Amino acid sequence: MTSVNQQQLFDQSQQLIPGGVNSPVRAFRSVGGTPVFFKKGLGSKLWDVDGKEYIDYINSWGPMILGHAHPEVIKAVQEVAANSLSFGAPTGLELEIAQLINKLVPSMEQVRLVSSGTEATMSAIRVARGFTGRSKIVKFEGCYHGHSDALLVKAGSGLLTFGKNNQAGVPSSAGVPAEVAAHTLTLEYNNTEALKELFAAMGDELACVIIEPVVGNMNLVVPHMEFLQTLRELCTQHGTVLIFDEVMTGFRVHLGGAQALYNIKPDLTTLGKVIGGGLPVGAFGGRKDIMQCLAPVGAVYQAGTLSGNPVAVTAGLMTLKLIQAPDFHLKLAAQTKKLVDGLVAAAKEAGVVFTAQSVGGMFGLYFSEKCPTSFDEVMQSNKENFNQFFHIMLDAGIYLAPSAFEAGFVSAAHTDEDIAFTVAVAKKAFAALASH
Ligand code: KE4
Repeated sequence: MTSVNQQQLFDQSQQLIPGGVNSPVRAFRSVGGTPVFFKKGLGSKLWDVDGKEYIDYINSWGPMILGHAHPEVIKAVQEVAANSLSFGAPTGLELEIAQLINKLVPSMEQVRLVSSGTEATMSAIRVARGFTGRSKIVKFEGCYHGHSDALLVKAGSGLLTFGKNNQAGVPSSAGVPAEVAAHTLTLEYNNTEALKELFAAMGDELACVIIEPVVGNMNLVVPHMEFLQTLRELCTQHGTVLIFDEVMTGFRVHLGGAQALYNIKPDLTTLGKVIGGGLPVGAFGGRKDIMQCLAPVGAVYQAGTLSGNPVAVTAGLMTLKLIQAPDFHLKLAAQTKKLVDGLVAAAKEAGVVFTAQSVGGMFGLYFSEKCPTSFDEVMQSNKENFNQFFHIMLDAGIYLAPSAFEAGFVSAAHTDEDIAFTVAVAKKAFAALASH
C-alpha cells in the first residue's frame, strides 16, 4: 500500500519529470500502482523513504551484482573522488579497466568506454557501418539495445519469418524518422530459418547483426545453440559484423559473459551495468581492425565528455576485481537457481500455471506452461497474474521487476534466508492467485 508520503513524492515528481521518473519502466505503468521511492540500499536489501525494507531482485537492472553499498567499492570511490571527479583527459584507471576487460573478454582486442549501454550499442553500430560501408542492420523482436534511433524499430508488416518477404523496419517510437527505421530489419529470435532466408536474400548488404545472446528485455529468453551458431557462421560468410549486446549478460551469466558461456566469439561486444558497479559506465569493443576505424585513428566519429570518468571507472574496476573471487559465478548461479526452483515448487503446490528459469545470476518468471523461446511465446503468458503476484510480493517486501517483460537479478549478497523468505511469501501469493 502506498504511503501518503510516497504518493505526494510521486505526484510532485510528475509535475517536473515526465511520468515522475527518469526512465519509463520505473513508473509501474505495466503493473499499475505507484512506484516505490527508495533512499538506502545495503547488500540484498533496499529501504524506501518510509523505512520499509525490501529484498531487491532488480539490482538497479543488473549493476549491483555484489549487492548494494559494498564496502570495498564505496571506499575506493570515496578515495578517488577526493582527487577530483573528472579530468576530461587520459588516466591510468582507463588503461587498467581496458586491460581487465581484455583479460576477461578476450574477443575485445580494443575497447572504448562510454557512459551508458545506449551509447555503447549506438557507437558499435556506427563503427560496424563505417567498417563495412554498409547501412542495413539487423535486430531481433523483443530485444532491447537502448534508445538510439536505429534501434527503436520494430518489424514491418511482413516480419522476417520463414517464407515471408523482407520488410524494412518501422519506428517503435515517435520521433524516429521512417528513413532511419528503414535501414533496420527485424527477425524473430531463435528462428534459424528466417536468418538463413535473410542472409540468402541480402547478406552482403548487412553491416551488422546486434543480438542479446541471452535476452533479458522480453523477460528472460535463452538462445537455441543452433540459432547462435548459424548466426555466427552467416555473419562470417557475408562479412557482416556480429555484435553481442552483453550490457545485461556481461559478467552476469559468466565471468566472460554469454560469449564464454556458449563459446561463440562475436566481432564486437557491448557492455554496461556491471562494468560500472552502479555508476555510469558503458563500453564497446572487439576486433582491432574494426575498432581502428574510430576517431582519432579512423574516420568513424565517436566521443564523450565523461567517457572513462575516473570515479565511475573506479567503481567498475573494484566490482570487476571482486567478481573474480573463486567460484563467484558458480555460487551466484546456484543461489539464483535455488530461487527459481523454490518458486516453481511453490506454484506447483498451489496449482498455479507458472514456470521459471535462470542463467547465471539472472532469472525469468513466467505465468505460462513453459519457458518462452520467442517474443510471440512471451506475449502469451498471463500478464494479469504476474501483475497480481508482483503487488502481493511487493506488499510483503519483495521487490521484483515491475513488468512481466523484464528479467530479474540476484546478487552475491542474497542469503539463503532471503531466498527462503521470498519462497515463503510466494507460497502465499500463489495461494491467493489460486483462490481467484
Ligand atoms: P542503458 O542505456 O539503459 O545503460 O543500456 C541500454 C541497454 C542496452 N542493452 C541491453 C541488453 C539492455 O538491457 C539495456 C538496458 N536495460 C534496461 C532493462 N530492461 C534498463 C532499465 C531502464 O531502461 O530503465
